[in-house]
Amino acid sequence: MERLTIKDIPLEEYTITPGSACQGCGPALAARLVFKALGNKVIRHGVPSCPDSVTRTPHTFSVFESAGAALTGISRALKVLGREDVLAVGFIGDGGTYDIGFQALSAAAERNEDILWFCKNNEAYMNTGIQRSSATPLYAWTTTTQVGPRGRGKETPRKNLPFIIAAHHVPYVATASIAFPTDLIGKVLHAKRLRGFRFIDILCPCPTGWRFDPSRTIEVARLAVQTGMWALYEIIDGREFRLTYKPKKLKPVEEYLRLQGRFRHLTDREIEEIQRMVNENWERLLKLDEMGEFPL
Ligand SMILES: Cc1ncc(C[n+]2csc(CCOP(=O)(O)OP(=O)(O)O)c2C)c(N)n1
Ligand code: SF4
Repeated sequence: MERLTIKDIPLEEYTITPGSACQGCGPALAARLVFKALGNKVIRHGVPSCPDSVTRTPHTFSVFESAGAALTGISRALKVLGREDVLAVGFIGDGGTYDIGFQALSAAAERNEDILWFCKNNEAYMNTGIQRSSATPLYAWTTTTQVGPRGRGKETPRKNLPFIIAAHHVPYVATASIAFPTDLIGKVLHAKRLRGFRFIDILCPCPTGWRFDPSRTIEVARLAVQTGMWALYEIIDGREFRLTYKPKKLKPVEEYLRLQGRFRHLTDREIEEIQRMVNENWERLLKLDEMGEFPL
């Protein structure tokens, strides 16, 4: 990735946040940052999701299942037309990436199509009323992972999709956060210059679905990274691994969890269980970073 300072962030704006976005919407900010970095030579592909942020560049749309195929068609048509200066870009939610669009996404990655795929990951299906996705974390409340006599929220941890995509041996996979804009834009600029399949998974807090005050979006996003609930890293060619944010000590996960209504029901024992999982995962990531290798 490119190392940037705040002064390097491009000033041009390529998105208009629509009136349909809630206050403090994380995905709307992700769109703003990503398309600033990509510039205007972009065809952006979307599927149903929220908010439907508007981009000042051509925009195509398909059903969830065919986004990987549609982006393949766009990218190959650009090649035939001799317009390889224009990028085929997917900007798609976690429902459309981790779940409903996964088959065509995996197929496009395995063929190493010339595509840049961004997952604007708000960890649930927000557009249709906060249903769980396979990106939803353990014990989070959603409208389909209820809390009550029969449930404690989501029963399983989230799918490790960045590692799964890296196992397709693609040129670039990274995670990012809207609270770390220079890290995010550095990764987008790096990915923009490569060829082949590139995937960036951006954690985007959603005040409506995660149940926190809209003024705290950046604080929540920052704590996700500072507690290790969402680590920032990149995987190059399915072989090299690098953490791009490595604090000396992680903050306790409780600081992140307690800010959000979706975790309000958690007992001390459940918080300890999440802390243990995060510690184990962090140790594993530190080892990979030390070796500089992705173990495939
Ligand atoms: C095949 C199919 N299944 C379900 C739907 C209904 N649907 C529309 S938007 C949506 C949620 C999308 O969630 P996500 O991709 O995470 O985006 P978000 O709304 O969270 O931004 C669903 C399930 C659909 N349009 N097509
Ligand atoms: S529900 Fe969440 S993702 Fe959708 S517009 Fe509101 S804040 Fe953004």
